[in-house]
Amino acid sequence: MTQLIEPHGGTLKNLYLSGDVLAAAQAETRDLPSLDQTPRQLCDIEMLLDGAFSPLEGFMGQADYDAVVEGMRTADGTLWPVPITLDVSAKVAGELAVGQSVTLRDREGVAIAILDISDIYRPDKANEAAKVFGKDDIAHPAVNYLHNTAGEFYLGGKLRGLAAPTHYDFTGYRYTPAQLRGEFSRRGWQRIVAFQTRNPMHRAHVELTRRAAQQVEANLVINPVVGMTKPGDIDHYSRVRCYEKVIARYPESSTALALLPLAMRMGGPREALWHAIIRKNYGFSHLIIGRDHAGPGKDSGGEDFYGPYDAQELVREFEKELGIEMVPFQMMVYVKERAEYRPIDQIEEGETVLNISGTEFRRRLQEGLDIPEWFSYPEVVQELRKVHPPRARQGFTVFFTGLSGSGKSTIANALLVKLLEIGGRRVSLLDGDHVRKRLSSELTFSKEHRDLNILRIGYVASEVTQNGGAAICAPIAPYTATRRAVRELVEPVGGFIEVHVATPIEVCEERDRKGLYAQARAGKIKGFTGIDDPYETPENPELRIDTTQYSPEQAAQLIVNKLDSLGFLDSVLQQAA
Ligand code: PPS
Repeated sequence: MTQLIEPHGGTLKNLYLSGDVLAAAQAETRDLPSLDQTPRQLCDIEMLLDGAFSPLEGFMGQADYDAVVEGMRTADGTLWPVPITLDVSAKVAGELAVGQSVTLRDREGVAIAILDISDIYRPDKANEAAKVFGKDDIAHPAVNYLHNTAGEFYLGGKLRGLAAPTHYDFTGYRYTPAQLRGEFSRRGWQRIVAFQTRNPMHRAHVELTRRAAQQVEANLVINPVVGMTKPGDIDHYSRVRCYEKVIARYPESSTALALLPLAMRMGGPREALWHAIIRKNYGFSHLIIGRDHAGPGKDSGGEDFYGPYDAQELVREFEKELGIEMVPFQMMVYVKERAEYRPIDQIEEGETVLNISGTEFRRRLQEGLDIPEWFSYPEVVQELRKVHPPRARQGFTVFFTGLSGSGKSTIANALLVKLLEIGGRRVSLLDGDHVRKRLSSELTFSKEHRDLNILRIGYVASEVTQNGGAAICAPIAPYTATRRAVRELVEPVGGFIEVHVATPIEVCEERDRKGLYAQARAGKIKGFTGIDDPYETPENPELRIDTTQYSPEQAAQLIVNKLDSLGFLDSVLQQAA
């Protein structure tokens, strides 16, 4: 009988009800209020219900939340570095009460669990950001989520599981912790090392994992995250098809592939510790922690959020207490003279090191450039090229933003005609005024409605982009966070070019083509952008155009030049498509 590592806290939780208790709970849901859960919330629920987050039995109440944020332990002293919370809007929080239960449903309305509410509390989000993620800076995806997506209140309480969230994809590689433990026992595996990844695997990763498994004499499981990763990452469908190719390069008897439905937070060191706890629950004895584990990239000052080996240091500190062992790894690089991969700290003087960063790799894919054999496997590159064609064959969105009267519509119309003249793509124009009539006719200019309006435009633009077209959007889009949300919708499916039409307000007001500024000054229109409603200037648009310096035709040409330099207008490739 194989002896696997104990789950965190000693017992593997299973929060799913069964038999008569399940039937009674299902009947109970008929009279309970319901909350529809987002994909990220469903990831947390799935991992709570099947025990991947053992010993947690639900969403954290205030005492656990505070203790975790401040000291990486729940109130009873269990090591737990990341808050697991259920956020709701102030309105929803106001309609609920402690002691009440609520049904949590998936997007199709299926009842997944009942939450028995023990706490309703308003978190200090800035403090959570600073303590858990290191800095209150919305360049961090989880901090951005916290401030701009998550509701104002958290609900805490135990969960009663009714049905596992449904997955239609790659079911053969999906295991609950109990199932994976069973699989390890069936295979007689006791020492098992997990490789956590959110990226496609290339030769360096295969080398690294092979060495790691040999080093600790363990079996290897490629354990990629397929819940949610960093916005802009390669989608999990493409990645899993790549892992299927890569797994064939390992000996079948010692290596396996298992998917992890985790919603990552990109929390660096704290996240690495969390990953170790989760892997322990699945029965792994070892976890590989590489360079910059779960790193979110740069902060708004251009600095890395975490040091490259901070995650290893934190996990080392708690390794004994946890029981799961870390296999720390340096970055693997290709040594030209040796024609092999080596950890970067084992390079000798005079040796030539070759490496292609993730960003450079994406650039090569996007521009249809060569990807050398020493870097990846032809079958992996081929798979990625299918879903990431060069930019000339991708769709894109040109997203104008600027004050009323800044010239957005005029430039957008000029750009429309120029793109039609160039040909190769269908072009859709989503002009501010036009959208307000056809897509958002019931909306006002309140912050909430402006956001809804922009998100609708973003949704349509992402559909056009995904299908290879060009979407030109020309709303005011006054808020940074909403523009970013649109970028996050579009970038995974094509190009996103934000154009700030930076005409000074004095000029817009002087032009006052529609007479709206005069009305706003006279108080006849309330909440007018730039007068008594804010316009948050974009900090890093792809292009900023001051229309006092350029004619509409010149401005449109600047955008065409930009699109061309980014590779979107390469007519040779377009014709070949
Ligand atoms: S937003 O904030 O992005 O949703 O605005 P948008 O949909 O682009 O709507 C812009 C047009 O609505 C007219 N309008 C106002 N603009 C700003 N503030 C207030 N309160 C307002 N009320 C009406 C205005 O004509 C905008 O058109 P453009 O083309 O930008 O001048």
